[in-house]
Amino acid sequence: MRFEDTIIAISTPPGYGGLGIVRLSGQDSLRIAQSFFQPLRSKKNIPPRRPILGKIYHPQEKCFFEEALLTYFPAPKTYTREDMVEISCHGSPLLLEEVIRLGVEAGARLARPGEFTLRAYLNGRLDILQAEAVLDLIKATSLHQARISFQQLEGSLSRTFRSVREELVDLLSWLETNIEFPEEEVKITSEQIKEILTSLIDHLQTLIQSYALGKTFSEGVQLAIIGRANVGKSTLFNALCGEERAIVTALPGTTRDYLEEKVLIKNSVFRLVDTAGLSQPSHPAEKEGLRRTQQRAQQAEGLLLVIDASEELTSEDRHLLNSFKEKPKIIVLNKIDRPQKVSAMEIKRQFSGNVVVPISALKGTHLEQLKEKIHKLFVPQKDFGQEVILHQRQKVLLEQIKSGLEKTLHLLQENYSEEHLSEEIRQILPAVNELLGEIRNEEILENIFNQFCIGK
Ligand SMILES: Nc1nc2c(ncn2[C@@H]2O[C@H](COP(=O)(O)OP(=O)(O)O)[C@@H](O)[C@H]2O)c(=O)[nH]1
Ligand SMILES: [Mg+2]
Repeated sequence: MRFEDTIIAISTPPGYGGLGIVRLSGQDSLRIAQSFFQPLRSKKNIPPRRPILGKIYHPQEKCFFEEALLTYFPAPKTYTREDMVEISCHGSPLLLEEVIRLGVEAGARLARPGEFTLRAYLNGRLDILQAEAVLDLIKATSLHQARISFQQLEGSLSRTFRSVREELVDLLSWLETNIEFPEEEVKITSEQIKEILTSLIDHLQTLIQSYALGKTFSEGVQLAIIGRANVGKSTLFNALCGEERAIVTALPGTTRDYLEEKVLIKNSVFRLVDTAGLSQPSHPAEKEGLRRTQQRAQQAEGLLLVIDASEELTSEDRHLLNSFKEKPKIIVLNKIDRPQKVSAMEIKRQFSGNVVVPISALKGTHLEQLKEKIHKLFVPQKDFGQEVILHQRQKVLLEQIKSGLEKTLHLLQENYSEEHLSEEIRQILPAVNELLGEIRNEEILENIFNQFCIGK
């Protein structure tokens, strides 16, 4: 696809930094860049793919205002498959804006979010799944996710989905042969059709289920810190977040609502939730807080149940230790800097099957051990050879395809004719094509690329 206009954007994050990069893509990239960039040593032709030192020139005011490196990437071996130019300047928002302004004056247009990647997609450099993977890679919240996204950028998911399409098309052509030449020998039996359908359905089911895992990678595992009032939940929350975020007081029941913070523990993202104490409500807002705590604890994927080691176990502690049985949890025995009334041994004996970690949230004692345990217990340890779905768009389409296949299987079991089966499979194909990026609907495309930042 050939675009008339040349787009320009700052590709580095907003704000001050050592370097800032402006990118251009389109047939006039080099001409536009040369209207305000002068190489240090006069060069008739800018050589491709080699950084050239020069200065940024202000055509109206006739002065230089910045030193820069320009690199010219001629089409088609570029990210967008168009001519591209990258200009590295100092990372000053003011200077970068000025470079953009000069570019626009010379005929470039400001790029919309994700427009470079959109062009890469429309020019066939990436398919839609790879474009989505680019976005995921940029937004990756853990190295696990980055790894999955990188594999998908290299085309692993595209290959998986293409093989699903191939199988369907093959099945369809066998059915057609049966219909067209009913007397021929080479026939596909209902048993074989059933086998193909069942194995496709299984495969799709695995992919659909991986979305939950994918969500965990992209959004982080949610961990709720629970326990009765004053055991040190907010102190632990702060210690894990590494800053004074939650309000800590010596009075019971100060954290009335909940706080959520994303924290990086051993290269994985967790959404850590500080909840109000699960104690008897005395204040109306506290009652509401309690209700939400119960809810939060139920929603969370894992729990950190805090017990005060410097006090005897209360009935409330016992109640909590016996609740939320189905949730993975760690019992955090806090305040071990004070004389201990409860030991880890005792808790392990009375409430067996639980991981107990003694710490002092206040002094920071054994926090590393706690982080180790958190990582071990709550990060899904899956085999990464398997594909993981990271996008709801993909999941919804996979569900559509699966339900179409289930319907076909049902028709087969009810002894419907091959014409019926073939008709049913034909109806599935548009969803498969959409999955692979044959997207005709502008709105869907816009939705996908709008999630990108400007300059990518
Ligand atoms: N000695 C000691 N005091 C702690 C520790 N953790 C929390 N505290 C204190 O216990 C009180 C209640 O803490 P807070 O975090 O607000 O408890 P929450 O109600 O469970 O959120 C505060 O005075 C904290 O300073 C600890 O490990 N050792
Ligand atoms: Mg608190």
